[in-house]
Amino acid sequence: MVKVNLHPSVYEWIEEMAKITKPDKIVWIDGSEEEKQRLIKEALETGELMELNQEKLPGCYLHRTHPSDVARVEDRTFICTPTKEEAGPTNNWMDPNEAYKMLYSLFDGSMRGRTMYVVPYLMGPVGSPYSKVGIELTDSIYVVLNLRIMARIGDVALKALGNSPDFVKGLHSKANLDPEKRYICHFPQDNTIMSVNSGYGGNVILSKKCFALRIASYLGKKEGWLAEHMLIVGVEDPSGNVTYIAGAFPSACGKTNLAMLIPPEPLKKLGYKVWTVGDDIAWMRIGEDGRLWAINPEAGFFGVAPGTSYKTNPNAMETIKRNTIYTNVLLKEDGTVWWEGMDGEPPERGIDWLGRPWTRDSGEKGAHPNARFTAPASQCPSISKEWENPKGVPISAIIFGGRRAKVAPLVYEAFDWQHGVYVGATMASETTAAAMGKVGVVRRDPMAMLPFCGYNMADYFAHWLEMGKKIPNPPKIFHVNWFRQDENGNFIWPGFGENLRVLKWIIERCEGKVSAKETPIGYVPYVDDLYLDGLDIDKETVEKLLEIDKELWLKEAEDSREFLSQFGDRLPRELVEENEKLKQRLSK
Ligand code: OXD
Ligand code: MN
Repeated sequence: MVKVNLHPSVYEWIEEMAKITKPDKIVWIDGSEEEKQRLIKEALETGELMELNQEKLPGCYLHRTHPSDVARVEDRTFICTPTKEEAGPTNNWMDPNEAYKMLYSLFDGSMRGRTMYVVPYLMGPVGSPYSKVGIELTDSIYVVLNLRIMARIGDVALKALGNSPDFVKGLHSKANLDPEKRYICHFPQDNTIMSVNSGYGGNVILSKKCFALRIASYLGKKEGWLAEHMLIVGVEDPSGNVTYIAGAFPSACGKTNLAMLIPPEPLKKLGYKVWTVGDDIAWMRIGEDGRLWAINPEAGFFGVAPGTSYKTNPNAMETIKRNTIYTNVLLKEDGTVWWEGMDGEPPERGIDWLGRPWTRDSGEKGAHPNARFTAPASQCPSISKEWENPKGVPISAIIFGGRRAKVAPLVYEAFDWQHGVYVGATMASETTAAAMGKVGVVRRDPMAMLPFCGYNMADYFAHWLEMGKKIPNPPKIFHVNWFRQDENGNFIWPGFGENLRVLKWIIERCEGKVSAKETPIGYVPYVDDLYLDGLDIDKETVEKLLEIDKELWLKEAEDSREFLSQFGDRLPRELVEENEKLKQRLSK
C-alpha cells in the first residue's frame, strides 16, 4: 500500500465501524492487479462469482443476487437530516439519532466470520480539483470488484485524500440479506452512508447513487455546483468542432444508449462523430470562462443488460466483451451470457438468473429485467479523449427527457433558464424495472433526480434557479421524448442512433444557426430544419411528433401544479409563475 499520512479520523472511523461489525479480518484495498486476481480467486471459491468462458469473454464473471434483492429499494432508502423538512416530501426521512441507533444494532456483528474490505475510492479524474474521495467498508468481494470498475480505487484515492479529513464515509454489510431489515441511509450533514442487508449494485456500490448523487447533490448546494443524474456526450460536427451535451433521463430510459450513440449512415457520411464522456452522472461547475463545465465522476458503466444489443448499442456490446461483471443474466451452455433483447435467436437452453435450468420455450425470462453489466469506461470504443480531463468538458445544452406515450413532442427548447428549470422540475416518465414497484405508471421525476436528491427538492429547484443567475454563459435547456406512440401503441420515432438528428438540431439552436417555431410550451423545430435524409419517415408523421395538443397540455400543467404543490411554501415562486404563464399561453 502507498505510504500516505492519513488523517487520524480515517483510522478512528474504521476502528469504530469494525468494533460494531466485528469482522474476522480487515483488508485495505490498494487497487493493484495482483489484488484483483486474489479477490477473484476467493470469490470463485465461495461462489460469489462464476467464471465465464475466458476465451470468448476474457476477464468476465457472473454474479447472481438473492431473488429478493434485484433493484434499488426506494421505499427503504432514507435521507437522515436533522429535520424532516430538510429531506422534503419526496424523500423518506429518519431522525439521524434513531437511524444510527437502529443501524448500529443491524450492523452489530454483521461481519462476523467475514472480512471487512476498506476501499478508498476517487470520484472524478485524477488531479481534478472537482474530484472527491470516499471510503467504503464492505463485507462483499462483489462490491469491491464493482467499485474497482466504477471508480478509481486504492492508492490513487489515498493519494488524492492525503492528510485531509474530508471524505465520504460508507459502511456496507450484506448482513443476512433480510429484505425486511434492508436500509440504505444517508446522513448528508455527516458525509455518511450506511447500507445493510442488500447485495444489489444500486444499493451497495455506494460511490454511485448514494455518494455521487445523494450526498453530492447536498454538497453541490452547499458549495455552489450541481451533481446530476445526467449522461455527458460530445457531438463532433464535420468541421471537427465538438459540442457537449448533458442529459437527464429517468432510470432505464436509454441514457447509456444515447451516450454511446452511433451516427446513422447519412450523418456519418457528412462527418458526424459521437464521443462518450459519461452515461449516468455529471458533476457540473461554473468555469473560468463563465460556462458550465462537467466531469463524469465515475470510471465505468453499470448498465441495464436486457435490451442491449448490436442493434440498440453496438458500443456497449463492444465495451462488455472483457473485464466485465455480469449480474443476473442468463448463463449459456458455452459459458457466455444472454439476455432478452440480445441479437439473434435466443439460445435453446441455459441457466436463468435464478440459477435454474431454462429453455427458450419455457415462457420465463432468462435474465432479470434489471440484469446489469459492470464494465470499464476506458473500454468503450466511443470514449471521448476528454473523458478524464481534470477540467471537464464545457456543456452547451442540457436535455431533459422521459418515456411519454403522448403529450411531450419529440423535442422542444425552453424559453430561458427559468423556464428550463420548470421543464426539468415537471418532467415525467413511465416507470421501468430499475426500481422495485409497478412498471408503466407515469411518475413525475424532476431532473430524473426524484430518487437521488439528498435534500428537499424545493431547495434543489431553488439551487438550480440560483445557479442560472450565476452562470454568465448558461447552456440552453431542451426536452426530448423518443417514446411517443401512435394510436396503435407503436413508437413513432425510430430512436437509438437516429436520435443524433435531434441532437444536431439542438446544437444548431445553440449555435444560433436555425430558427424555431414558438409554441405555448417552448420552441419546436420547423420540420424542414430536422435532418431526415435516409430516414423512412414522412414529414406528416414528423409534424405529428412535434404536435402540441393544447388540451392534453392543460391537463399536464394542472398535474404538474399538483405535483409541485406538495412542496408548499418552500417551492420557489418562479416555478408557480412558470406554471401560470404556461397555462396562459395554452389558453390564448
Ligand atoms: C441506474 C439507475 O442504475 O438509475 O443508473 O437506476
Ligand atoms: Mn442512473
